[in-house]
Amino acid sequence: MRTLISPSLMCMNLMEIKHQLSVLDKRADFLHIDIMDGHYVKNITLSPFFIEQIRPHTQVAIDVHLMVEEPTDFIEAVAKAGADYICPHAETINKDAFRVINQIRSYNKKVGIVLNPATPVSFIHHYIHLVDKITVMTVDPGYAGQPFIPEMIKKIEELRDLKAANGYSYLIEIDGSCNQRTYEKLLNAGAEVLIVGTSGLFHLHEDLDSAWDLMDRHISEAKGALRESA
Ligand code: S6P
Ligand code: MG
Repeated sequence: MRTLISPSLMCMNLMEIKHQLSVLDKRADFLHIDIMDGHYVKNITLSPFFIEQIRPHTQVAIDVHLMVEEPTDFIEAVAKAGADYICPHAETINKDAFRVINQIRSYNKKVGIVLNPATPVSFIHHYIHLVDKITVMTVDPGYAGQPFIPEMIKKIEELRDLKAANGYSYLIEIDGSCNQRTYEKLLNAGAEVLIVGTSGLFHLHEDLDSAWDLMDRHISEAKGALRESA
């Protein structure tokens, strides 16, 4: 399967938003939008209002990562703003996981689930077959520019093996420090969607098209190295 790319919009240059969105609209597979409430994580970034503003200007699927204590307070707002995937943290929906999944589906949206680095795959065992995408956080959530947590490679492999063994259809997505230093091990472990932020895309070059070309090259090199070692 082709590696899918999901730029994290909290890392874009907001002074250049119109131009940057037009570049991403031609090249990205998803637009990753981080929504934080200042409590679940001690930061605040994008919002349902931001989704509503960009929705008319892009055809790309909008993927919303909810880093909030109460996802049910945000699902209707992000669904109506134009999200395509709505992705709460597994840790925040344990008390009502099936209700939350049904709430997201009631708006005809895809369901994603996000796992913090310390959360095992077994935590979502009873509803893993119901979800469209699983995101492995490879940094603790809340901030861009953090170091990669190498222990997460085994978790990605576990999700890949479970998917193959059971015929599940979820996409395996990675969030946090996806870049030239980590692509090879991520792809080797079974990563299918890479969320690229500061280190993988936006800080590579001030011109976003050139940054994207560089990122493409880094990913192709990682795939080449994997083929050689196979
Ligand atoms: C972090 C957030 C992520 C970041 C992205 C940053 O809480 O969920 O989506 O925006 O991981 O990428 P990088 O390359 O700066 O780690
Ligand atoms: Mg995110």
